[in-house]
Parts: sequence; structure tokens; C-alpha cells
Amino acid sequence: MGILTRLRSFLFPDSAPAVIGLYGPPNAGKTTLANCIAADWADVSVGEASEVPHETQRAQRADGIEIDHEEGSVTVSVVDTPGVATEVDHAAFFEHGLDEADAQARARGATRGIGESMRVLREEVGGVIYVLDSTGDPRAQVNDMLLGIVEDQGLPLVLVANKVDHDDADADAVAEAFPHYDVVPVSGLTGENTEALYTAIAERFG
Ligand SMILES: Nc1nc2c(ncn2[C@@H]2O[C@H](COP(=O)(O)OP(=O)(O)OP(=O)(O)O)[C@@H](O)[C@H]2O)c(=O)[nH]1
Ligand SMILES: [Mg+2]
Repeated sequence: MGILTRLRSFLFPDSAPAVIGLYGPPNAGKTTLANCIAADWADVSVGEASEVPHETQRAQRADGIEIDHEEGSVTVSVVDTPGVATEVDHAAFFEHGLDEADAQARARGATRGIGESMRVLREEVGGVIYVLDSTGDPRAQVNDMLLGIVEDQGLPLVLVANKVDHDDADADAVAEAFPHYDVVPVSGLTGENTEALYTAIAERFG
């Protein structure tokens, strides 16, 4: 965090850095995108990504992410949250090579994680980046309860159509499914189009 930003936060606590939560279904690429943002601006890592769903089981936060944009700079904290799903079936982990005990443990951790994601949404975040996998059905990936809390709390939201580097990606389908939201197509893996995300972060959360 820059000296001026710190001084401003000290003198004007209301202008304390925004806390942005990355939300979305398991495997949408939240942790990969959080790592991309944190590496671009603070040279830190947020967490481990994995092709096995429900890898993130605790909210993990990076503070002092100072993002430069045309008008100046904005400092935010980024919270990578556990994937939110309506149900967690431990048998789904067998295809990833987990045995019964490991699958049960991962499912328990995933369920706890969903509770933590919701708590953080209610108590800690001031803005949301909702991350969808643009290779899948957009509507099926959105959790109505989560979106309801976002709307009830009046939180600003940016919808990310992630994984646009993938051959099966269809970012237009995400924009068509959610015409009332700002949709930013990106790849957290390759960094493609992240400048547009940084502009959206500055405009919506700055
Ligand atoms: N092609 C492609 N793959 C991606 C991208 N982002 C993430 N992935 C892959 O998608 C899988 C899931 O990534 P994560 O970042 O762990 O996803 P997550 O949303 O944090 O998942 P949970 O923690 O389980 O909720 C991993 O295999 C990543 O390498 C992307 O932009 N493009
Ligand atoms: Mg994760």
C-alpha cells in the first residue's frame, strides 16, 4: 500500500480500502483469478488452485492491492471465497481419485466453506466479483440466494466470464444471460483482458 493511501485511510477511515469478495461456483477459477490480481499488483499469492472442485475451504484474503488506472490508483483487499453450490455430493470426488474417507472429509470442508462464504458476504465485503466459467451454462452456475444477498445489501457487482482462453468459452452467452450486469470476459489463467477487469474494479469499487 502506498504512503498516500495509508495516510488517507488513517485520516478518513470511511475511505478505507474496499474489500472485494470473489464469489462463484466451485471450479469457476476464483483462486486463479485472485492469484492473478494479487501477482499483478502486490507480487503475492492468495491460495492454491486445483482441478478438483471445492479446493478452497476457507476464505483467504490479500490486503493492500493497489491498482493503477487512468484516473489514479485504487487500493482494495481481495477475498477469495470457497465455491458456493446448492449441494455437495462426496461421491463426485471419486472420479478425481479420492477414496471414501478423503471424499467425505472434502465434502464436509466444502459445506463448512459455503457457510463461510455466506458469512463473509454478509459481514466483510463491500463489493463482489462474481466469477462464472464461460465454458458452462451461465444460469446454472449462479446461486440465487447469494445473488439475493448481494442485491439486498446493495453491493456493487461485476460479473466475470472467466476462462475465455478455452476453446469452448462463450462469454457472449454470459452477457446475454445477465443483461443487467457489467460482464467482463477474462482469463485468470493467461491474464487475457484483465485490464478491462482492473478498469471495472476502479470504477465500481474505487
Ligand atoms: N482454461 C482455463 N482454466 C482455468 C482458468 N482459471 C482457472 N482454471 C482452471 O480451473 C480449475 C479450477 O480453478 P480454481 O482457481 O481452483 O477454481 P476455484 O473457483 O477457486 O475453485 P474452488 O476453490 O473449488 O471453488 C483449475 O484446473 C484451473 O487451472 C482460466 O482462466 N482458463
Ligand atoms: Mg478456489
